[in-house]
Amino acid sequence: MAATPKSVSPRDRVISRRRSSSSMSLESRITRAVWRAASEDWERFAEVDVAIVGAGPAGLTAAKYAAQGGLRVLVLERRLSFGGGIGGGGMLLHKVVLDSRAEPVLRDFGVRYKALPDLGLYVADAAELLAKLAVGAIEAGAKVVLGVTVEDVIVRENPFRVAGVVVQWSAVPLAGLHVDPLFVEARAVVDATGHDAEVLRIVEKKNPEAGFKVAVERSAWAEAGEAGVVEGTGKVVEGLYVAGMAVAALHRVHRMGPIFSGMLLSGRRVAELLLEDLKRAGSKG
Ligand code: 48H
Repeated sequence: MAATPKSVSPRDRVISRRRSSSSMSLESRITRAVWRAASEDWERFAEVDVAIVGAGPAGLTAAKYAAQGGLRVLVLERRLSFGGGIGGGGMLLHKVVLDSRAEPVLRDFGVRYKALPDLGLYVADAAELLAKLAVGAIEAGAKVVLGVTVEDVIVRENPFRVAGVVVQWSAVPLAGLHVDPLFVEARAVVDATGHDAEVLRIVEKKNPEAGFKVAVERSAWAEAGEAGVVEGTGKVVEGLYVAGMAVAALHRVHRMGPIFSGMLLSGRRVAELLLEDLKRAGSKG
C-alpha cells in the first residue's frame, strides 16, 4: 500500500522556506548578527572624542549638542534604561518641573510641556522628557550603550590629564566576579553620574595629583541649586568635565528637588565647552 503523503504544517513550511534562503539556522544567524554589529561598534568605541558617563538628563542633553556639533560621542549608562532621576518624577508622581530658561532646550528636543502661569513654572511628563532626551541624543549621532559601568579612568602624567574611561559590564560587579575591564580612550570624559559624582570621586581618590577635592552637595534650596549647577558646569582637570548633579557634589551646591532646568542647561553648557575646547584642539574626525 502506498504511503499517504504527510501533510506539512504552516509552521514547518515557514521554517523550510527560511532554511532554503540560507544554509544557516535562524539561531546561528541571530548570534552572528549581534556579534558582528556589536564588535564593529566596540572597535569604534576604543577611541572617541567624548565619553559621557550617565544617561540622565545632563548626560543625554550634553550628548545631543556635542554630537550635533560634530563630535564622536559615546554615552555609557550603568542601568538598562535611560533618564537617571527623571523617571521618578516628583516623589513618584509622573511630572517634572521646568521653567522658562529651559524652553529652548525643550523645543530642540520636541518635549511638550504645560505652562502654569500662576506658578511661573512649566510641567512635563517624566516619561516624555526621558524618552525624547534619549531620542534627541541618538538622532544627533551619539551612541548610547546601556548596562555598562565606568569603574575607573585612563590617566596620563606631566601634566596630569584624564584620557578615557575603564568600563565593565554592570552585571559583573553585581555578580561579584573578578573580571578585568576594557578601555575607551576619549579626548574628554564627562562625569554626568548625578548625586554621587562617581567619576570625580574615583579620580580624586586614586590621583591626588589631579589637585581637586569632591565634597558633598548641600541641603535643599531650589533656586540657588538650579543656578549653582549651571555655573559650576565645566572642566575639572584636563580631559575631565562635570555636568548635572555631580556639579553639586564638587562645588557644594544646594539640591533642588524635581526641577530639571538646571540639568538640561548644564548639559547644554558642557557640550558648548567641549565643542570649543576639542574643536580648537582639532577633531580626530
Ligand atoms: C555608568 C553611571 C555610573 C557609572 C552613575 O542621576 P542622574 O539623573 O544625573 P543628572 O545629573 O543628569 O540629573 C540629576 C537629577 O536626576 C536629580 O537627581 C536631581 C535634579 N535631583 C535633585 C534632588 O534634590 O534630589 O543620572 C545619572 C546616571 C544614572 O542613570 C546612573 O545610573 C548613571 O548616571 N551612572 N553610569 N557608570 N559609574 N554612575
